[in-house]
Amino acid sequence: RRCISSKIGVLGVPFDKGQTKPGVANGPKSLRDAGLVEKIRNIHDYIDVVDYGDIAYSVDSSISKSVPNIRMYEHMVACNKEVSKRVRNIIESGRICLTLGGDHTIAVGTVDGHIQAKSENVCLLWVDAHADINTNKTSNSGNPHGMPMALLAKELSDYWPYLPGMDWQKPIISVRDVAYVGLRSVDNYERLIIDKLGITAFGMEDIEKYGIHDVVNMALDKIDPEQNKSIHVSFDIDSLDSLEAPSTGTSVRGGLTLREGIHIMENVYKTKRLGSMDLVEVNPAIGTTKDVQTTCDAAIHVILAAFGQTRRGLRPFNVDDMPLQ
Ligand code: 4U7
Ligand code: MN
Ligand code: MN
Ligand code: MN
Repeated sequence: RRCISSKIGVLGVPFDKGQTKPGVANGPKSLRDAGLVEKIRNIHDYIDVVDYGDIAYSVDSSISKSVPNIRMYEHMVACNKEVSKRVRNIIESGRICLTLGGDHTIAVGTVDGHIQAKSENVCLLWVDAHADINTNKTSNSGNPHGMPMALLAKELSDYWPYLPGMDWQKPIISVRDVAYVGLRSVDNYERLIIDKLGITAFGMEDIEKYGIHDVVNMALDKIDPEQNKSIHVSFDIDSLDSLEAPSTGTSVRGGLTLREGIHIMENVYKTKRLGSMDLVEVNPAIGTTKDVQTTCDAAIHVILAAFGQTRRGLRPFNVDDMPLQ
């Protein structure tokens, strides 16, 4: 009736090798310690949550470690291969997969696993201050957490050199099925790529112009016009303003409020088609204890909204009247 029956699987990916700041590997732990799983369970009576713990991976020593300008390449490959397999299994077992990062490199595996499980019928909402669509040729940093979209996009496959060990990563997504929300720090070549490929991109200026409600609906209309796709939301906590989520490695001022972040996920929940969600880039080693609490609390609010928490309040389950005196 009021609630959607939902089965959820939580997967932690303590991966920090896609960038250089230590601490982001403890993102899953800090979110669990803040009570994430219990809070999801308490949203409503139909929720069924399984926590699958954290993934482990081992680097295949036979694959080449040398692709120019990709930091820790062999780790990126090995971790994402495992992530893809685990996400695929969780979705195939009938659950919505919630993946906790770790840095954003892991979205290569989560999106791939989702696509494999749903035989390509997937659209992707990328909520981030950044576009994460650098190739190793366009990246100034060599950090793979700024590259996942470029690895996933079909239209960019010719712009990559041969990537040893990445043969499993197929099929990949068309940029027609991708929309960005929250952009405000886009590199020169990333802007060129977005324009050239015509990727749907709502930056902060669009949120000011149209408001968050219309932006989310326009984004979803564009990538899922027939309302029949499984939605993947890759939520980088740095999409939120630095004041809302200070404990993250590449924070940018002028971002989404927590209210806007919650609103995005409430709208996604209403579609009933959320198939998989990533919450990445929470770094508990950055900022004060209070900053970490603020950031984890914000991340948890965003996640709860995705699974049906409502600010309107829910009536008690199976009850039609108030208790008598
Ligand atoms: B995140 C950057 F140059 N574009 O490529 C890069 F500004 O997952 C930042 O969104 C990438 O946090 C940020 O290194 C990656 C930089
Ligand atoms: Mn980002
Ligand atoms: Mn990102
Ligand atoms: Mn970041």
